[in-house]
Amino acid sequence: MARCIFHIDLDAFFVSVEQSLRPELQGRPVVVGGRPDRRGVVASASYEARKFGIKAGMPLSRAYQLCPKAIFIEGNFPRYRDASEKFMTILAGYSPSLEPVGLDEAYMDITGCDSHGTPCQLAERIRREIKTKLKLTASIGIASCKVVAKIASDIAKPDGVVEVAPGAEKEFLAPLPVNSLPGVGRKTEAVLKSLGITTIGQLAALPLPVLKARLGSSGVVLHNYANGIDTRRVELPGEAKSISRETTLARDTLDQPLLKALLRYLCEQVGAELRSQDGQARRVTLKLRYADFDTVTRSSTSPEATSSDDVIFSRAEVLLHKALSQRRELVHLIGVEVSALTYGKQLRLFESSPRRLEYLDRAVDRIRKKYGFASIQTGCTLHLKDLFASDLKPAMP
Ligand code: DCP
Ligand code: CA
Repeated sequence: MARCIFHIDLDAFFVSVEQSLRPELQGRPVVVGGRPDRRGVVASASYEARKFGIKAGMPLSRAYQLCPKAIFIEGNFPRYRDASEKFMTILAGYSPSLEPVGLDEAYMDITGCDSHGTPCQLAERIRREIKTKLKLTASIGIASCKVVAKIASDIAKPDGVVEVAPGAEKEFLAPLPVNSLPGVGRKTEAVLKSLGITTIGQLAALPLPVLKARLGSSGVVLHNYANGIDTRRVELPGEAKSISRETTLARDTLDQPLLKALLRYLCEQVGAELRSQDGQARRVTLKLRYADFDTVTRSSTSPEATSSDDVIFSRAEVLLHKALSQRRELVHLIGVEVSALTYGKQLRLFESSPRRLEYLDRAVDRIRKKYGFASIQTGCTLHLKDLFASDLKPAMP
């Protein structure tokens, strides 16, 4: 199923906040950045000021030359931060999958959310709430991926909505100038121009090897973007992409019960961190470094996400057995990583036993938080009892 992603961007943000507090500024050319006789640049320009050619980043003196009757305002950052927090709070009311970008932009993944009607109806509802509560206008781009949603919101500005239907991405992008694509600055634009390319459609048709030769790895990204391909997820802030723990052995070893016990201990640490973030993982990776410093990793991915120590360990243990049976060499370091993470509580209506395991793990987490990690040990980690006090020092990468 195609994803449905919103890119929501407040119009002329700093200026609009000032206009919301001083209605006499509405409909006028307004510049936030400071007095025009001082050094400094334009931070935000109202759409009326933009008609005179005033743009963000331009020296204030130049802005004054272009439009002497514009109203120049110093700006007040705490006010903008406050408005930004309220804006993000409104958005968070519509979807938990929210990725703020700076103060006045956010991506939201609303795939499968149809309780508010069509995506367009939801977008209008969000815009209405922003307008009523904050007296600010927002533009929203709707598409199946981030890059197209972002460009659609640029086109929708000011105070509009543009929806690109799944499958229509290439057609939508084709006539637009290449610098509409994020990542195409003046330098890249010049390189593309030297190849005779000015529109996204021309860029999409350019053979990938040519683009790669001229722009390296960013050429590959641009090629995908130009073809409406962007697999980036909407990412919640502060979420880890992976969680790992590893430890170097005091003495290189092939002692399987010891390695298994260490692995269990590391899995419990990773599991505790995962649960503290309300995360769950689908992939478990084992890392072994041998005495000759050769390092191998082995992964297993499951369709079922988990945060249970038992499940993480049982997956890691299988990988350990396999690795040790394939290469009998002294082990110098052992580590475990969980990735392919998802966040938020998941309802598992038909599965009560993994849930029970998680409750048990959480109870153990609480006791360990209070009395220390070694206060509770599972059967398998008892093997490490003597090490806890001395040479077991897990490294946190
Ligand atoms: N900003 C800044 N300096 C810049 C660009 C932006 O201080 N060179 C600040 C002021 C803007 C805010 O960040 O109000 C958001 O930046 P945008 O690029 O989203 O610009 P606007 O919101 O002002 O306008 P638009 O309607 O084009 O989004
Ligand atoms: Ca903006």
